[in-house]
Parts: sequence; C-alpha cells; structure tokens
Amino acid sequence: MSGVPLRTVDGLPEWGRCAVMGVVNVTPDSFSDGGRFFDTATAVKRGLALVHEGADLVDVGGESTRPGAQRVDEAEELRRVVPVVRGLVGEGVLVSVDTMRASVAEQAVAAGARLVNDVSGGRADARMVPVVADAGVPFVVMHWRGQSADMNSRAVYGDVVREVVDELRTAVDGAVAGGVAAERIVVDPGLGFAKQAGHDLALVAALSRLRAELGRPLLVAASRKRFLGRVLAGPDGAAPPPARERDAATAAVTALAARDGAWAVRVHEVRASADAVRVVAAVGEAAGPVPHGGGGAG
Ligand code: PMM
Repeated sequence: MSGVPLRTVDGLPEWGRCAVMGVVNVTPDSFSDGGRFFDTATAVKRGLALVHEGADLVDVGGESTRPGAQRVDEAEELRRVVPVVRGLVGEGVLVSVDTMRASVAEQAVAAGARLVNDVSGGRADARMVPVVADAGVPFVVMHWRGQSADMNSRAVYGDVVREVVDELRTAVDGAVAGGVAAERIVVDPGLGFAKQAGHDLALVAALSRLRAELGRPLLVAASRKRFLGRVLAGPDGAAPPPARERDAATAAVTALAARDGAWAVRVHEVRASADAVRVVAAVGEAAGPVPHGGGGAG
C-alpha cells in the first residue's frame, strides 16, 4: 500500500486501467478451449478476433495445464507456439507466451513475444529464469506447487492466502536473484492450480491483500475455471455448467479484480471482460482519487 504504481510493468505499455489478456490455446486438450484453435492460421485468426473484441495483449500457449494433463514434448510445443507468436506479432499484436519451457520462451521472444508467462514461476525449467533475465522481458510468476498431473493432491492449506503470498514471494525472490528485474515481474495467485474451489474463492476475496503484500502488479486468471463451475452448480449438487458456459461468471471476477487494482485479467472470451474493466475504470474516476486503498490503481 506504499504508492508503488502497481499497474506499471517495465517493458510494457500502461493502459491506465486493468488490462485484458486474451487467451489462445494452441492445444488439442486445453481445459476450456482445447482443439478449437489448433492450426496456426486458425489460432492467429482467433488472436486477432480477441484484439478486435478489446484484448490489450494475447497469451499464446501450446501445452495444456488442466488438472491431470501430461506434458507435451518440447518439439511439439515449439511447433505449435512459435508460428502463432510470429503471425500475431506480424499483425502488430502485443503477445505473451504461456510456457514452462525456457527453449519455448527463448524462441517465442525471438519471434517477437514481449512477455513470458510461466505457470511454474520459473520452477519447472532451471533455464527459464536465466533466459528471461537475458531477454530482459517481463515475467509472470504464478503460484505453483507442481505439475498438473498430480497437482490436486497438493491442494492442502492451513491459511491459503498466507501460504500463497509466502510461496509467491519465494518464487519472486528466486527470479530476482537469477537476474530478472523486479520491475518486470507480475505475480499471479494461480487460481485452480493445486487449489480447491474454496481456496480459489478465498484468494479472489484477498486480491487487494495479495497486491499489497507482494508489492507487484497482479494477474488474475479465473476464466472458466472449475471453481466458477462449482459456484454456478448451486447447493443442490447439480452438475456444474461446462467451461464454455462460465464466461458471465468470469466477467464477474474481472470486475472484482479490476476494482481491487489487478494489473490484468487473463480470459478466453474478451468482450464482457473488456467492457467490465472499462466500467470499473469509469466508476473509479467518478469516485475520485484513491478509490481502494492507494497503490496507483489508475
Ligand atoms: N491458467 C491456465 C493457463 N495459463 N497462466 C497464468 N498466468 N495464470 C493462470 O491461472 C493460468 C495460466 C489454465 O487455463 P486454460 O488452459 O483454461 O487456459
């Protein structure tokens, strides 16, 4: 709460409001949009459509991290991701690469990606931090307790907010010790990663605290996740709606995140979230300066 401008990330534009990161998963099996944008041309077209709907940047990933997912091999991940990054960059899009592999980050940055989004926060691949440090690009450090294949068994917490803050701080310190500039680091609570629905909800309730305690810009990626399905399923235990029917719920989290000063939200369907962040910004302006506890909410 120190007046640090928590929407400023060195090396990226400032949008003056919560940014919207649109997701393009170039995978056959992603949790919520697997198989839909699997060839390069379709994936590039999808990224452009997201920009048209209001995305400020597009996150391109080639490996599913849904619970239980097995790893894709490196050559295949490169084959999926790099041409899509190159295609979108060629169209003037600000691209982020979603990968746990240093080689993929390296080649995506060479193809023009401007941000590396690593769900493992640099822990899955020992070369990731040095590669990001050398490239001098911003780095998303997400809260992570292990690979997707068995992450649900790690969803055990006493005080989830405290533990996520402490573990994220350790990951950030590791990245900084490895040469990544602190001003280029974005933190992310990793909703759905080694977390049960109650943990995710507690973290969404504590976004202002995460932001204040970690002192870095915050990325919130609730889009279509299981905890929203659980909320929408209702108390009678009815089956949760499928992932693609969770976009209105996602936009509700976007509004909360924007109000709590998040730097960006990561979403599969952009329009509703793009509208939500604009409404929150307008309400913030109408309310006058410092609407939620300082920190340059913009
Ligand atoms: N979640 C997924 C993929 N990448 N990146 C960040 N920074 N944070 C997340 O929570 C995150 C991510 C999994 O979601 P998807 O497969 O439905 O896109």
